[in-house]
Amino acid sequence: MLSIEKYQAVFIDYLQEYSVVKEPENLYNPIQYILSLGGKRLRPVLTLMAAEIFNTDYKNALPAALSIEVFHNFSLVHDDIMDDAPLRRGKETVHKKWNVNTGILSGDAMLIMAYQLFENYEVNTFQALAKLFGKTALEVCEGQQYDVDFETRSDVTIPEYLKMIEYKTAVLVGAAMKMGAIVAGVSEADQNNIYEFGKNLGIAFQLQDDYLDAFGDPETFGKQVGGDIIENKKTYLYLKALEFSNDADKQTLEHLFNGNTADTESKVETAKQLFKSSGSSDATKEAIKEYTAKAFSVLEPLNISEDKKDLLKAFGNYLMNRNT
Ligand code: GRG
Repeated sequence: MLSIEKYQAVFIDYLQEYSVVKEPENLYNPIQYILSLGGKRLRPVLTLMAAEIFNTDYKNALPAALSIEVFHNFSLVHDDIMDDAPLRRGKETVHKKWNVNTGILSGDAMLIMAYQLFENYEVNTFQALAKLFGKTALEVCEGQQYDVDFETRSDVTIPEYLKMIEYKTAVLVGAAMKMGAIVAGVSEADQNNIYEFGKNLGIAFQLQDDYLDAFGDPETFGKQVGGDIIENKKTYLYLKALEFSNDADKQTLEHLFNGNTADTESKVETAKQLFKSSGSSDATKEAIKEYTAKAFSVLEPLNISEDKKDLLKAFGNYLMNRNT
């Protein structure tokens, strides 16, 4: 088994071979730009790791890993348009560097390219990958719509929020792992266990993303810190703060997340203070640990060696302690 860094390096080499420098330039240059901006490459690493864990050469899983990364990057391009986000991975977003229409079309092309990558597999594997991909992509869409709907709702519950992040983020992490298992040709039970591992890790990962959005270091986070607060996103931090606050603080929070103030700096500061003083930031950290532990418990019935389980756990711990 390789280390996480080795899988990342092998994946980046493969990505570089997959050249998207073609004409028309205004379609393909933005794709090349977003794919080469970096990022943690965690989803493709998980695909490669899953293949190896199930005793298949990880190289067989490279096209599936790339498909997942291209899809992920497509969703970032469209998400940044929807949020009108200025920064992604510390650099200009595609629609700011080019324009919104370019972001839409280049994103659409990436979704198609993600499907095309399955053509590298024989018919049964192709079918299984395409089936999982279609289901997952639709769920990501549903998660995104819930997220949008929640911005204008004031009665979002924590179970609703958890379902939204499961769809928007976690199912893709689960699918990344299941694709590795599909390429390895293992039983459906093993495929489903590794999917559940990835899904729970994905929920922990999104909660950590929410936490970093408010409390991350602007130098390392790569996105606008406080972006979720500015956009009135009812994240776990916000919902837990409402649950734990007295009436006065609850009112302040609800008022803060209901409108569009011009003074975003003080909005972000007040919200962060209330997240801390209410105990919600600690509760979020606790929930991140709980979902990571839940992911680890899914590994128990898996018929793989302890050192392989340890590598997967090391990956979970790395995600939990990340600052980017
Ligand atoms: C599926 C047709 C179709 C549409 C997509 C736009 C959209 C609908 C969904 C948005 C999904 C989205 C962007 C979820 C956020 C997931 C997330 C936590 C992104 C950050 O991932 P990292 O930290 O990013 O892995 P890096 O930069 O490391 O790759």
